[in-house]
Amino acid sequence: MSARSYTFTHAISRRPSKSIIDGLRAIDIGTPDLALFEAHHADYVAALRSTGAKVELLEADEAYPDSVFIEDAALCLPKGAVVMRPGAPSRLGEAAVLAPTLASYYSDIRTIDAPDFIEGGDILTTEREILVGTSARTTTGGIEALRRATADWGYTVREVHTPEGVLHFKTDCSLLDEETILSTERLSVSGCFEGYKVLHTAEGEEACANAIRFNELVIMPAGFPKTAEMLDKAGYNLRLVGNTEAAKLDGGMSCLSLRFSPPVA
Ligand code: CIR
Repeated sequence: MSARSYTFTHAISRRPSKSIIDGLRAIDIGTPDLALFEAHHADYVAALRSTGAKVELLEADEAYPDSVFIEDAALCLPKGAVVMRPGAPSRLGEAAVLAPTLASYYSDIRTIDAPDFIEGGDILTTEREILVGTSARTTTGGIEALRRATADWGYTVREVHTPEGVLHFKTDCSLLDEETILSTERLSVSGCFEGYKVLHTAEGEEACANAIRFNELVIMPAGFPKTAEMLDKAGYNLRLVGNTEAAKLDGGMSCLSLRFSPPVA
């Protein structure tokens, strides 16, 4: 197995903080329960570690209620990392806090500068390109800045669009393998996955589109039996993890980690 888009030796995750009750949410469907969130998070980290990857678990950061959703603050690629510029004002500072941790893995770290915005949740890295959805958090200027930042790392950056009312591009899709994307129908109808094989989430189970391929596993939220059965039949090695508390804050499987293989020195 050598696909750079889902073969990883490392991940970084951050414990949920007590301040998570103040986390951003589109609709209030209840306050997340910290103990249950911590239990789900521990299961998630255990699933990552079960593949043999080294997972650095950062302490909770009370100053940033949404900092458990660490994916939004950086993009880690084989040759270097890019520190994002989150579009949510309460999350802007998360990027600088993460930079020193990234520096322990990467010598080449690039940044997205003001006035542009881009969040990791809008970025889907496939084997051949980086798809970035414009959204309420990611601007066309941010995507252009990412294109410039990664130009010499061998990736093509393609601008696509996150559906109206959907938080991030990856809220509605995930990479399953080199050729295959799991997507909601409301996203794939835009035509953004032309050239890929698309598997759709089952009707009524759109909330499980945010899964991750991590080495041999596809890690997806528990509670979506029709989609799980479809993926199981398609031959994927599924690991289900509870996500009810993160979901109250519009978070899913991808947001909870940065997944990467740092360049060897
Ligand atoms: C936010 O609104 O920023 C958080 N409550 C959820 C972020 C989810 N992140 C992601 O999908 N990458």
